Amino acid sequence: MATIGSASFQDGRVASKRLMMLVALLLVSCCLCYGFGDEDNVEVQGNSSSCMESERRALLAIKSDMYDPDDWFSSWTGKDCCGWRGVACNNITAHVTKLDLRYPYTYHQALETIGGSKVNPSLQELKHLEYLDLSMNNFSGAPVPKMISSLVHLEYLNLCYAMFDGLIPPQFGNLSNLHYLDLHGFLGDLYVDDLDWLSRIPSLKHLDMSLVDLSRASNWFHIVNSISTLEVLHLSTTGLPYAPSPLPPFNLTAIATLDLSQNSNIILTMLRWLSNATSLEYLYLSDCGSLFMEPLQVGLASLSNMKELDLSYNFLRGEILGILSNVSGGLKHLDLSWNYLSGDITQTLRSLRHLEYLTLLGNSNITGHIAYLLGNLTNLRHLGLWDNLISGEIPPTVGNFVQLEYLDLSYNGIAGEIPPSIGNLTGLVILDLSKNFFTGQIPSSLGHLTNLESLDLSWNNFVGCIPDTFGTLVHMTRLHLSRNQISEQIPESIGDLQNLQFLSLDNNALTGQIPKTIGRLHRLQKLDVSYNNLSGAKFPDWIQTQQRLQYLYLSRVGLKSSLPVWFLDFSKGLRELNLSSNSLKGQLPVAPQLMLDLSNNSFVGPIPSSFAQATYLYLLSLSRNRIDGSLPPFFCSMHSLKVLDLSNNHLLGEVPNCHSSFPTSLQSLHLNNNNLSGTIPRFLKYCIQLIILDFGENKLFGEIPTWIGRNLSSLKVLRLRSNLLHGTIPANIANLTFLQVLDLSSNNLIGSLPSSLGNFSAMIEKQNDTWSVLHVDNYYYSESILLTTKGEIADYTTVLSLVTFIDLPQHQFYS
Ligand SMILES: *[C@@H]1O[C@H](CO)[C@@H](O)[C@H](O)[C@H]1NC(C)=O
Ligand SMILES: *[C@@H]1O[C@H](CO)[C@@H](O)[C@H](O)[C@H]1NC(C)=O
Ligand SMILES: *[C@@H]1O[C@H](CO)[C@@H](O)[C@H](O)[C@H]1NC(C)=O
Ligand SMILES: *[C@@H]1O[C@H](CO)[C@@H](O)[C@H](O)[C@H]1NC(C)=O
Ligand SMILES: *[C@@H]1O[C@H](CO)[C@@H](O)[C@H](O)[C@H]1NC(C)=O
Ligand SMILES: *[C@@H]1O[C@H](CO)[C@@H](O)[C@H](O)[C@H]1NC(C)=O
Ligand SMILES: *[C@@H]1O[C@H](CO)[C@@H](O)[C@H](O)[C@H]1NC(C)=O
Ligand SMILES: *[C@@H]1O[C@H](CO)[C@@H](O)[C@H](O)[C@H]1NC(C)=O
Ligand SMILES: *[C@@H]1O[C@H](CO)[C@@H](O)[C@H](O)[C@H]1NC(C)=O
Ligand SMILES: *[C@@H]1O[C@H](CO)[C@@H](O)[C@H](O)[C@H]1NC(C)=O
Ligand SMILES: *[C@@H]1O[C@H](CO)[C@@H](O)[C@H](O)[C@H]1NC(C)=O
Ligand SMILES: CC(=O)N[C@H]1CO[C@H](CO)[C@@H](O)[C@@H]1O
Repeated sequence: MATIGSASFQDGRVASKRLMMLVALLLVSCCLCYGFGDEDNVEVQGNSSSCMESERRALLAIKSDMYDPDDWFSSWTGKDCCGWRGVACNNITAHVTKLDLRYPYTYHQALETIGGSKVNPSLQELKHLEYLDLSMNNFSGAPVPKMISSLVHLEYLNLCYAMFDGLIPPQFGNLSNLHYLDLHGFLGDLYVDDLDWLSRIPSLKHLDMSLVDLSRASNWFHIVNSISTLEVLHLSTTGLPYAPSPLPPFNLTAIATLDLSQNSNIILTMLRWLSNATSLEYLYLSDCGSLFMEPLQVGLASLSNMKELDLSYNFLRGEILGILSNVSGGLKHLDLSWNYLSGDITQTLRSLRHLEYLTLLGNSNITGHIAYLLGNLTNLRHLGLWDNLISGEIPPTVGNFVQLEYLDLSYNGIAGEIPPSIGNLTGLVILDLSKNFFTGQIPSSLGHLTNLESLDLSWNNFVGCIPDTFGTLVHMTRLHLSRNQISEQIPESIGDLQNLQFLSLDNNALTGQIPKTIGRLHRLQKLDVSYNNLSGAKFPDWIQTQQRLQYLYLSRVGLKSSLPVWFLDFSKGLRELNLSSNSLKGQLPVAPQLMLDLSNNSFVGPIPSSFAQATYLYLLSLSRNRIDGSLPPFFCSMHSLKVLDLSNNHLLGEVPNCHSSFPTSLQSLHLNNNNLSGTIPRFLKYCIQLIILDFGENKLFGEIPTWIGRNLSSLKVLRLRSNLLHGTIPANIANLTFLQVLDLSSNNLIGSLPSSLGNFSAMIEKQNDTWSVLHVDNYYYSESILLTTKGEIADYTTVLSLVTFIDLPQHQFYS
């Protein structure tokens, strides 16, 4: 017998936190291309009608090869090409000096496809160009045009994310007037053979070659160091080769921004070398392999102008004080996430009074008292402390942190009530206080946070009701209040959260009916109100208007009806469906795509043949219903199935003997308490991931096959009790070294259990019900194996130890 615990997205969230960080990284690099070539920056010299005809024709030819779905080139008509959008001319010579063709990309479009463009050869006729921006276009992997190197007056050249491919032409060294060069790659298909050509550009101030493969540029360090005019240098994700010591004397006296993120050859000497970069304000060394504390401390201590520091995703070990007490007091932005730092931050943080952005996510061992560490850091806009050991209570003075937009204190040890003054933080967009020890009521002042998009208070000890004021949070997309002791009715005003996509209220003490107003939430993708004290005799009608619903969890909400006809079809579009522990009657619905739990209801009839289409199902539980008929053969082809629970039904006949196709992902198989006959099916010997195999209380006959002991080496639970099995117990059962529950009693077996299995009978007397939790994808699936021994030890039953936790690898996550 198995019951499914309510879905929880705990581990999914760990993963999605990582994902968020990656997206953030992407954004940072995208933003570098922003701001240049915005419409505001284009000097349109509308009055001069002195555009040269030859250049006008060249421009029209260039335009003809550009992808332009939104008609950005609509102003490119008439004689006066100097007035065209993105074009500027010299006001004396009338030559075109500026061409800004940056694709008007916004962040949200960044994941969309952009049609292909080409660089028209007429570009080289614009010989007087000083400014050329082709960034963000899709040049579909064409080679970087060599002819650009003939535009020797260029001071500004931007090819960021332009999707060129191949070698960056060394002829670019001819562009000796360049101040600004952005060659930021797209998917890492750009490369150089060396960087010698760069040394012919003596006054370069801004260089971005992120995502360009520089692994062949063995002298990169010497070249870059020789360009002493450099102010901004981005070389993230470039496979920089190791720079052998001794390094040349530090020469980048003007450097303000240095980004070497995602390069694993940042060596100790280079950190020491960096300590002479006293003008440095922005330093990004995220994901650089192994950085070491001591050289880093020395380096940081001399960088007294530092404003932003990113050391995330390294393997930094040691006291966080080593960093905090050595960084510049003027620091505004600090990211130390995903390291192994430890220690108390209460005191040191307070001296970093200018901090606006602080994130220490996922270090696990950083301690501190939330009330004191906040101290005077009232400039904070972004505070991320997820997964550490922060304790204490949030002080009422939190209301002074009015700049906060992002506050994540989840997975810490913070207790006490949320002060009502939190309602002062009207700039908050994300508030995550989940997995702490908060108590008391959810303050109704949260309803003032009208910019809130995500609120997570799950896994705490909140009591009282869901404030009616939540209805004002119209920008909210995620609301998670799971696993508290929240009571009373779900307020009708929840239907006003028109942007809501994820709503989890499960595992609380909510009463009454699920409000119909949820039917107004047309963007809803996930709804979980399981495990409350809700009542609702009829299956809610309004679900049929939820076109985007993917995850529906209505376990134990008091449904007594049959499933309506429309739902039988609707369920097909869902990814996961849990209607367990209700009193639902009638025919089974169509299986959703990934997960179906209808256990503990009153469904009748055979398993419908339509289930054959659900080839991606990873979890199917129909236990404790009145399902009859035989186990259909299509289950042999369910290659994703990890958990199959059909226990406590009226299934008949033999288990199909699969021949060429086996459900090899199976980890948990419960077919106990049916009327199954035949022998133990042979194909199970290919299901070598099985952890739980329960055939108890059936009419299986034949002998216990020896392949169980030989092949099913992961088994923790083997229950064959109350069947018609005969013969001797195979000695190699003792080879199942993970076995914790073995029950072969009430059969016609002879012999005894191998003595090497041990006999921990005392445990059975203390606790007759063992349980475990399988974590399948995002789902917590509680297994419970009933041991019906009631204190007296039946023959052939042995509980080696209590099964407590089985962790399965997860394959996908949603949040
Ligand atoms: C355009 O030029 C005319 C005269 O040549 C002048 O009066 C007018 O102010 C100019 N307009 C702009 C926008 O510069
Ligand atoms: C020409 O442009 C330059 C800068 O772009 C400006 O300083 C100058 O005043 C302009 N000259 C005329 C005659 O408009
Ligand atoms: C770029 O354009 C090509 C067609 O030329 C297309 O196949 C490709 O998907 C586009 N790439 C992106 C990222 O939009
Ligand atoms: C550009 O550079 C190449 C060598 O990289 C050189 O041979 C060529 O003469 C240069 N062209 C001009 C116009 O300077
Ligand atoms: C330092 O920069 C100057 C130019 O400012 C350059 O002449 C010199 O060669 C550079 N030194 C090194 C060691 O690269
Ligand atoms: C850093 O500067 C100091 C003094 O200004 C000098 O002695 C030292 O050699 C420099 N180190 C490097 C690596 O340039
Ligand atoms: C946290 O500290 C404990 C005890 O000092 C240690 O066992 C554990 O490995 C640390 N965890 C991390 C992630 O550093
Ligand atoms: C906050 O700043 C004030 C004045 O600058 C100071 O007196 C007080 O001690 C500071 N409080 C904390 C907690 O650092
Ligand atoms: C709310 O913020 C204001 C400053 O904007 C502050 O003066 C006030 O004390 C804060 N109220 C609370 C309750 O924290
Ligand atoms: C399994 O058990 C048998 C007898 O108990 C033993 O001979 C055999 O070596 C064991 N095999 C493995 C792989 O442990
Ligand atoms: C063991 O069984 C008895 C009687 O069936 C029941 O009262 C008791 O709660 C059970 N103990 C556990 C730990 O489940
Ligand atoms: C190089 C340097 O200044 N290191 C200092 C870093 O901070 C610690 C205190 O935590 C000092 O002891 C070090 O001298």
